[in-house]
Amino acid sequence: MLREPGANSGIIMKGIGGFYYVKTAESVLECNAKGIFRLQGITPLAGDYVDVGESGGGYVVSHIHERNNSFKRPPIANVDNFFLVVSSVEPSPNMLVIDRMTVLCEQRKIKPVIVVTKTDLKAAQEVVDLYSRIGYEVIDVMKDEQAAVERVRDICRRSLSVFSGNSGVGKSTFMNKLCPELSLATREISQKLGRGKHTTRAVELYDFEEGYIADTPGFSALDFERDEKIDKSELASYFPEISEHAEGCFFTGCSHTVEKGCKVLEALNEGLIDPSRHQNYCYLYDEALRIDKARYN
Ligand SMILES: Nc1nc2c(ncn2[C@@H]2O[C@H](COP(=O)(O)OP(=O)(O)OP(=O)(O)O)[C@@H](O)[C@H]2O)c(=O)[nH]1
Ligand SMILES: [Mg+2]
Ligand SMILES: [Zn+2]
Repeated sequence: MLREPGANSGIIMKGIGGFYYVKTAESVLECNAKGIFRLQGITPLAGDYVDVGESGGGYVVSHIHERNNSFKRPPIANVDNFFLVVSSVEPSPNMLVIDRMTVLCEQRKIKPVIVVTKTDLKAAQEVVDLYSRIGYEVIDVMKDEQAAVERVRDICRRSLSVFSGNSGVGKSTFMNKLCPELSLATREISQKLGRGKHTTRAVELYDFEEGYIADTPGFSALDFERDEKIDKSELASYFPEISEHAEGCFFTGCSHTVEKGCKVLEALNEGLIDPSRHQNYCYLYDEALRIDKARYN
């Protein structure tokens, strides 16, 4: 839910180079952050609701209001809608990255919406079918561009929505379709400048449909190094189709990875759970286990 800005309070639209751009009821103020945040290890994020004060002739972020949620990657707070953008090619879908992101969303009780791009170049029916079967909304942009834009516009109304996904999947391109006035830089332009990937450099919020849409820098699969801790005992609950079967497991503490008689493995064998999803579940489970061990040793 959006919160109303005041004369001395508002939302961080962007943070870059130590400055925060806060949209108040009247204008956008360029602010420093109070030194205390750094001492406390707190970084103001795009999407944060903050109070602004004056200090030394400039503005400072003086207080960060309690967050509904926040993500480390992309760094953003108070997200209502999470659009996970996946392209059929360049880059081709990385199912582990997709499942990591759906898990991080589920952990925050957000149902991600999967936006599939570049199906004019190559179909991505497996991705569309797989995530639709699980119950996620999947929007194939190139199947019907206008319908996709209208549907996403509807979801975004009066809320804060973020577009996230690997570098080059077409986040900025799709946001330009949603809102042509944005004229966001996309890769074609930066190639002329001789730059390759990572066209979008910072998280930035834009006004859209009485709410905000956020463009974010793309990540690569290697970026996720222990920066988001997932509790292994909760992992199954972040895979809707796995948790559905996990409830039938007789063992307390069943990891649903190898146990004989595990209901999840039974469902997997019966084809009720997709092998790639279970494989990624096992991968993330092992990862959580390794992190736990490293922590207690
Ligand atoms: N054919 C085709 N090309 C697309 C589509 N979506 C994006 N592209 C192209 O893919 C390239 C990358 O698009 P961007 O919008 O810059 O990707 P991004 O996700 O914002 O990338 P970063 O900012 O680096 O994270 C551009 O050359 C786009 O024109 C699509 O649906 N079809
Ligand atoms: Mg971009
Ligand atoms: Zn089990």
